[in-house]
Amino acid sequence: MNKSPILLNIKWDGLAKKSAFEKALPDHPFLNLADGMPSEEQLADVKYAVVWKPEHGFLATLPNLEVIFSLGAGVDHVLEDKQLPNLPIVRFVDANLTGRMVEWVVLQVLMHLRHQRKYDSFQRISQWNEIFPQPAAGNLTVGIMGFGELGQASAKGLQPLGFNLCGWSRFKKSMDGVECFHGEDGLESFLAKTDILVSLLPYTSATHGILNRDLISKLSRKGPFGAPVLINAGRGGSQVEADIVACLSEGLLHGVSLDVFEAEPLPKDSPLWSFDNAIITPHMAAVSDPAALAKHVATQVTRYEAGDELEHLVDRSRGY
Ligand code: NDP
Ligand code: OXD
Repeated sequence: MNKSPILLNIKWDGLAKKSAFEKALPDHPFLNLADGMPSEEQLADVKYAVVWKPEHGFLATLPNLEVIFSLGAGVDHVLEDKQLPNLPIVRFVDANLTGRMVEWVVLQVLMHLRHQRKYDSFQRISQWNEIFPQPAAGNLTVGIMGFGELGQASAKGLQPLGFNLCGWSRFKKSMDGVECFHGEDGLESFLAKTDILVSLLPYTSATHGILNRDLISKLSRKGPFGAPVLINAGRGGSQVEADIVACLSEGLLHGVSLDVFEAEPLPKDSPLWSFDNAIITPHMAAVSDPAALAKHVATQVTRYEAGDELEHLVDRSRGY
């Protein structure tokens, strides 16, 4: 029996496609929009689409589409399509992606803890300068906003280093060694404890602009740096960049690490580029690995075709 083609709108090169998707799902042909628009007849056969920022209205034109796969863990790029068909959406949840995010979060927390940006600047002028005192991890609390797959894994990555940890989510959570807060009622207490804030929130109407001056003003100032650090790898729509710039200028933030931005790529004239204590990365904290993504899609397609429930389904009413 001919298997339905899998539609990809991924701008990966042919080699990555071949070695990833064709290996994971050898029986399914592929239609990659990067190779040009397939014919109407070909599109009519498509049951599964793997997408990243699909053109609005496009998925609604596929008459036999049954499952939408997000190339990433975040699904805001799919849900913002007003003509999105009412079909199951599977997001990318995977050890490879999670591991990459944990690496990025741990790296950024340590960059600030160990004054790495300052040491880089001393090195550039051949200056042997030691910064005193060097606080230990246990002198700071890292607060993780968005305590889901990535947030909890990041807490587990930071835990062995000795940081105090707290997490904030929408619904109640518990994890050994982590003080958990939830909901709007728990937010202020969470912020008051937090010296280094890590946001791994999805972008929804509730998280739009949440990382603003008001929130920053509620973070702890009792930590060893006298001002908090903000780290965001969730979504840029959750941060108010004008407020972050102002807080950096006024010393209300000790430093920031930002991987996501209100507009991407971050415009060349953004003031964020110019702060020594702002670490900017180009939305690469946890990129989706082609082989891992293909394996994940293959697992879910196999489950679906065997009549089993799809995993990692998006709850549209929550928006993530
Ligand atoms: P999850 O859905 O597993 O976790 C999301 C967490 O955010 C949950 O704990 C959820 O609470 C919490 N949350 C959502 N809305 C609110 C709210 N209004 N108030 C309080 N808490 C809230 O997602 P992942 O951890 O897998 O991914 C998180 C995000 O990371 C993605 O949506 C994406 O935007 C971003 N991302 C960025 C990448 C990058 O490279 N920069 C790579 C991958 C992902 P609850 O558990 O109670 O529902
Ligand atoms: C994701 C991302 O959502 O890379 O996976 O941003």
